[in-house]
Amino acid sequence: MTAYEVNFDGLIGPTHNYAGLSFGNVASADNALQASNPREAALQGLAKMKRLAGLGLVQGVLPPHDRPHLATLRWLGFAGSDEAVLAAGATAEPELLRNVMAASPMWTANAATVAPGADTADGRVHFTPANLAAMFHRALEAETTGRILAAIFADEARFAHHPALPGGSAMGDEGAANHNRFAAHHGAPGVHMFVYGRRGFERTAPTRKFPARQAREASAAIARLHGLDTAKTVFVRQNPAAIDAGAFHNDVVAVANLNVLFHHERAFADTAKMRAEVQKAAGDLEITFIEAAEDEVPMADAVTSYLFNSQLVSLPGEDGMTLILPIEARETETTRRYLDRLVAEGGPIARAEFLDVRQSMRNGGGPACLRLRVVLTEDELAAVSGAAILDQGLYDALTAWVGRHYRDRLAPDDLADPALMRESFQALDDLTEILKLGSIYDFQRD
Ligand code: SUG
Repeated sequence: MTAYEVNFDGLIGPTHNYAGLSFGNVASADNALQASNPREAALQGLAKMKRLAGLGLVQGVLPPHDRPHLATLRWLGFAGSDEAVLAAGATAEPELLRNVMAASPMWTANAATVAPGADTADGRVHFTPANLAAMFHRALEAETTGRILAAIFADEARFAHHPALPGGSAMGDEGAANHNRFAAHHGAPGVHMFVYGRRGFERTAPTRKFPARQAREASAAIARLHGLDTAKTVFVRQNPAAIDAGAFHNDVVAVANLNVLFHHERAFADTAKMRAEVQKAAGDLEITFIEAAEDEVPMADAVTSYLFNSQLVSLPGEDGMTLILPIEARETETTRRYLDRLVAEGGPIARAEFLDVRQSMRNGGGPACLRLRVVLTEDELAAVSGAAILDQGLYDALTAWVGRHYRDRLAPDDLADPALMRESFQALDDLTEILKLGSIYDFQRD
């Protein structure tokens, strides 16, 4: 059956800012408290979506979340009108305010884990929003993400939704950023590789410097909930040294498409074991592992350039695969040279394309972070609700919408501005009309 890998990109929200919230994410820490440009960020994101659609891929859009997240401030005891809650929160807990203002739902690779219908016991596409328990600002996302996914994938005959996993870090789940799928073609049954940083209940930390966010137990629960075939599911440990070097998600050091895994030499704790297990699960489908050696691409350059945080895609009518990279991978000497060689070599990766998503990159979010892969058959694609699939009309409407509502500068002190809150809510209210999503935000439901 014909199936498409639809990339659902997160539309970058009006409060996009640099707050340095993510310990272990080098770019987020390095750019902390600089001024951001939300308008430029959102337009870069839209240009990325348009470019991919222009290459012949089916491109989806997921909306931003409501920020400030007033429900969290109220839950934590701040009371009164919206303005009063914001002012009291900003005065009493400035750090908390930065957390409830984060536009981090833009990185939809962390929104959920998705299993295509070809792989699930009941034949439906399964979704589990990530609990993102490792970081407070990200843990706020799961509920709204669940509502958005349920609104877009509403057809219960074709789509199944699970709640985010319970508890705290023992079930820490960061979604599709630590998940890859292999298949002969998108519609064929696939092999699932879940990559974890630690055991949920282990008493000692595997890393020395930075937190390991993904728990193996969380990945195992998702594989069970989604009804995946255990013979076609593998759990692979991340190299703790990679996490300590700034690879807080596996998609910073590895990316897969169909029968290819492109990864850094030091991405996994035991590369030989990973290869053997993936190949065994894949059976007759021969997997090609493209490994970049530390000597050629030092891990530090992989992390700053986001070489692997790219989208590896098969374009219609082309045999070779295309790697969609951030421009930083062309500007970094070692990765540029590596890419020139890789493409010239004549292997499965035939082409490299570069995108400017610098506003997101400064928070540690490259092209692959900005997208959630959802494999859909023709019939499932036709059942997607609202206006979530990008075409020229939607692109034009969204670009004009950004122009109407977004600021071109946000400094840390602006986050407490009540006018920013009102502008943002107004923008999102208008957006639900454009995307035909109904009432998904708290301020629309109260
Ligand atoms: O969770 N950055 C995100 C970046 C997520 C990237 N996603 C993937 N690798 N798939 C994070 O660390 C920074 C926000 C701030 O500091 O303001 C942030 O949340």
